[in-house]
Amino acid sequence: MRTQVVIIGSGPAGLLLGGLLTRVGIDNVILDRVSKDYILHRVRAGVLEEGTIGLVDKAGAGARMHAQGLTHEGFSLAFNDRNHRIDLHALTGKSVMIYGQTELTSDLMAVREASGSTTIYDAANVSPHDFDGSSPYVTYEKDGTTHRIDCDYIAGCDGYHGISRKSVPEDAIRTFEKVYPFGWLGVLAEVHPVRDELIYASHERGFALCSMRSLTRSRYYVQCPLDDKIEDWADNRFWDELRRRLPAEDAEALITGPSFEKSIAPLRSFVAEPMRFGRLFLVGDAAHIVPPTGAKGLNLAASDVHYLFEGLRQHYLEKSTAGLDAYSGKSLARVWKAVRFSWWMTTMLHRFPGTDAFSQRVQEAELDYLVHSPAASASLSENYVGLPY
Ligand code: RFL
Ligand code: PHB
Repeated sequence: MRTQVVIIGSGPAGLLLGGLLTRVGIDNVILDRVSKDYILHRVRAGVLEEGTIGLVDKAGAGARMHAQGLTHEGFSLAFNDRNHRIDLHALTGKSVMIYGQTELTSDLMAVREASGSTTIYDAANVSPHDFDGSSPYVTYEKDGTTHRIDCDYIAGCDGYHGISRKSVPEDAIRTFEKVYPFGWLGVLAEVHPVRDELIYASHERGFALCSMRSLTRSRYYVQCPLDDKIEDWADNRFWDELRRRLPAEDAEALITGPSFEKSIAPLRSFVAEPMRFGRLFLVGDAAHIVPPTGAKGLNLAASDVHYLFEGLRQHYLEKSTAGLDAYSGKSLARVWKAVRFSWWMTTMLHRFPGTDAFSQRVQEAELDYLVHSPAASASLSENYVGLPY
């Protein structure tokens, strides 16, 4: 088989890139090692920046997102038993949209199926080859046979654990990593969200986040030790812990119910440089990971897609390689700002085991400054709604 671009990974990055390329007539094939059903059951992100929304529209997959997504013009920072509203819209003129990654993925998959572009799920041992030369190709195994796809370019959209980054020679790549000494225990429940907007709560027992997927489905998180097991967290224990970390007015209003998804995610910051190796491009989580505190992971995957799509479009439609040559530099400049923001939000809102009294007071002063200084609130807001592409 031959195509113009092989995309490894059918997460939001791969599907969005594939959708944009298909719309302008650039032939592409997506390969994923797992099934479509498996991908659609991974519960992950929930907050979309306006830039991400624009790209989903451009890929022709925005109709349901606009009909069902919830526009949020602010969120609450809670500490010392009080809520402090950050008015994103007043401070930036922008808002964010609450729309689950699973829904977005499902919409992008539906558009792709209707377009007739090829996606191969359950592809084992996917491997990129010869991307440092002019004739790259990708091999994979399916139904006991090895297949080969020749192409012009390979987009590695295969997430943090994918094969693309691992295929790059060690001396050609530099990585930067920070692992945080806690995780997030997340729960999905079919209950009305405690507030109309998200609450990011800093509490002496640890961070908590009240998010949502719709007006009837809540997504809640509490900071937990890394070695905690899901089995340790019966629903009742989770709800009690969440209540303790919220201001009294929210704790009283919290509606609880049986959880239908519960998972613990470790928190990490990670960046690989550069993001291009000859004809292989790393995109999204394959190149960088941020802790979820700033809601940036999926949105960063989308901004990488924007830069790579523009580069490929210019190459095929305008015969210019300028966009592809600029891809790594432009993406990384935006990535590092989101890495900085996510690290800062994480550091400011979580309890670090063994922290000293001085650091604790500085954290408290920072929160107080943040909600009372319009300049500081504006800086937080412009990062939260997403820096321009
Ligand atoms: P994905 O979604 O990991 O998709 C990668 C795809 O590649 C496939 N794959 C392979 N295919 C073939 N061969 C291989 N060897 C392969 N290895 C892997 C995988 O099966 C998969 O289908 O990466 P992508 O597309 O870059 O998207 C990134 C986002 O998924 C991620 O950044 C966000 O979910 C992060 N995130 C959040 N981001 C936000 O912008 N806003 C949020 O509110 C937000 N909340 C979150 C989050 C992530 C979380 N977890 C669990 C990590 C909340 C949580 C709890
Ligand atoms: C979510 O709804 O899953 C979510 C929202 C905001 C975050 C992280 C996760 O910062």
